[in-house]
Amino acid sequence: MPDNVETTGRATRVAAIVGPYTSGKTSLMEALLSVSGGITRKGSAADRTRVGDWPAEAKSREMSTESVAASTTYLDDPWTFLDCPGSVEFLQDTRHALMVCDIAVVVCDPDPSRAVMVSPYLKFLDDHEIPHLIFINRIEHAKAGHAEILEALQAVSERPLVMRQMPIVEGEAITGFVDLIHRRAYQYEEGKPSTLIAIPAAVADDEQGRRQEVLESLADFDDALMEELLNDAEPATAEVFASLKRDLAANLVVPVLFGEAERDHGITRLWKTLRHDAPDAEETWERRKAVTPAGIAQVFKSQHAQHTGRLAWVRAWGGGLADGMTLAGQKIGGLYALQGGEVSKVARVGRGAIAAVSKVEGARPGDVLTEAGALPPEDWPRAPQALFALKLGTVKAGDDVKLSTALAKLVADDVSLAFGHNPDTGELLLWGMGEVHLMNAVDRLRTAHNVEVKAERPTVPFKETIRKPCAERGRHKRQTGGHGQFGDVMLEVRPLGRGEGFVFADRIVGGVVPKNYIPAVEAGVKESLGRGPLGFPVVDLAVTLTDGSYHTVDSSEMAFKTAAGIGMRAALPKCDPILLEPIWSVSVAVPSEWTSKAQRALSQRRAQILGYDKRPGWKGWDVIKAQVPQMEVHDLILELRSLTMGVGTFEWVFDHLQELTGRAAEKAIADNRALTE
Ligand SMILES: Nc1nc2c(ncn2[C@@H]2O[C@H](COP(=O)(O)OP(=O)(O)OP(=O)(O)O)[C@@H](O)[C@H]2O)c(=O)[nH]1
Ligand SMILES: [Mg+2]
Repeated sequence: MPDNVETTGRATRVAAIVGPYTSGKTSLMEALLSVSGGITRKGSAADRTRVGDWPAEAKSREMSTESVAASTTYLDDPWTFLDCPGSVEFLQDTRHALMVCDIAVVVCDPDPSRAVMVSPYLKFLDDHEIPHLIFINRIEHAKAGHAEILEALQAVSERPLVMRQMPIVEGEAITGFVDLIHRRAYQYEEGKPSTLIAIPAAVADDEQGRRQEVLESLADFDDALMEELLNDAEPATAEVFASLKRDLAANLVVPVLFGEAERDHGITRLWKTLRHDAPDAEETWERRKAVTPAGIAQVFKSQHAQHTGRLAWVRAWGGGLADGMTLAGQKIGGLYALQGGEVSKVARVGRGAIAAVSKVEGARPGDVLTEAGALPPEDWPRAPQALFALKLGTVKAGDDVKLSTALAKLVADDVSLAFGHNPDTGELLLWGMGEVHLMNAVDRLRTAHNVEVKAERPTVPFKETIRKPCAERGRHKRQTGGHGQFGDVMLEVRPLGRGEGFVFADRIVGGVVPKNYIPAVEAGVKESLGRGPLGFPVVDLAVTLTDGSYHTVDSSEMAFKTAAGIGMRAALPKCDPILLEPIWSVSVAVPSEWTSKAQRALSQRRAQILGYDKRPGWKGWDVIKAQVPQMEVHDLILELRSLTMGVGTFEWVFDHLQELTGRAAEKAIADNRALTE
């Protein structure tokens, strides 16, 4: 395994491979490793035997579920790739990988209708000014012409796209490409590097025009080049490359390449682009000013594994890392190189390398580690709001503590996961980005932490309230041998407005209920509100203690508390109780082509749509504002994603409780009875 110690004096460069699901990222990494000689034989996508096909959960789900690192050298330069998951449910892991890379390769399909799927990536890359290029994969299965695909991609990119290549098409097939800067044509060969050919006459005219477009895009950021173009001078190739390299590093333009990962087509071209144009670790470090100069390494991921304990994945920003060194005031337990699923102990790694360290307690993704401490940088992406929850329960009795410990470890490794007990229902909820994300976490609980759990749809925290006032007496009298029990209260109950909560007061005169028993009455009333006549917590009502009586010997706090409970249980059913359901305020974000479909989906979920507008900062996206019953939000994200090729999303906040009547209310009441009685 390459240990990433520099052989050419250059620091390791890191490229993150990102993009929509199944666009071919893992296959592309395999092709890059194979073409560079990093692996001698390519693994298969069908059998999931590629370097990036890891861990076990990813193999069984037939999708990447977390970033996977693999290193190689290309023409003696050390490189590490981070093959990132395409599912938006694992986007946070991808974002973290992007934050430490020198360049991102955005892999996409050659299908204009799917171009929108890259927009969440491009937006993030632009927001963080991360240099990136686009690799259009499966070019031989293109659904449209090259120009049409580029137009669709340009529509979702804020930055101008610079086409590096144009395809050579013979009949239906793409047989090679012309490099528009070198002005060289290559013919794809099966299982071999492409061969250099003369530019075919059929594409020569087109080539002129497209090359001109490339030069004009670059000239927009390069006065000297602009001058030459205006004077009809032919710029030197070296000058064009220098211009491209500068613009790429500054994230002013986005080069576009294409190929076929499964057949290694276009991979050498991609390698050369990476080698010549990707910024160095030092440049990246400089660009990311948020990072402290004393920083040695930056954590971007952590992972709990049974044999190594918690490993923090880091990028070595400083002069490299050595086993036994001190990071964040702690002597590291071990230094590891990562190659797909292989984790192997190494003595040192060079500048810019990706490595894992153990026993650096408390280090969280984003932390820049110095010898003495850990500093969180300002620009690190915050954890996204969770969009989907499942209720967890242990399968084996007595596993509860083990489950909480395991969950704490799991959420420490994945900031887009959260867990906690719902205060209303008492259920243990696991929150995350979607169903696959959560089921993957459930799998990890079993495989990495040895806890078997079942996951189910959580109960909606309904409440109930009353619509009519009434007054009832609560009397508790018991004579059992010596000391008896006596409490007697008259309670007036009346409804309050939504959100006003619970108010207790007394109008006792003449000490008919002694002062020292009144708090016990209030406690008894409160306790009775835990479960009202419909079976849910009761809210938004006022209870006043108006009258009562006591016994000098037999009265006690306990007796008054019990009497209050009796009074409330008699009163509430007569107060016309009604169910309240929680309503969330949601902002649904979708590309505008799907705005009306998303609105329809919301309406079918009993949403009240408040309107829609452009999504600020997002080209071609809308935000729909609506109020939606929480019950209907449960799997909203799943529907939104299936409507929008996976990119639609929403933000939410609890808004208010709203009366629920009719069939839906009856069902909620019956379901709750079945669950709790
Ligand atoms: N025809 C063709 N198929 C490809 C190519 N690249 C990938 N595939 C196929 O597309 C499927 C998905 O490829 P992956 O490399 O796993 O895609 P991915 O982008 O890593 O997927 P996720 O990480 O799960 O988002 C596999 O069946 C590959 O064999 C290609 O260049 N040509
Ligand atoms: Mg993959």
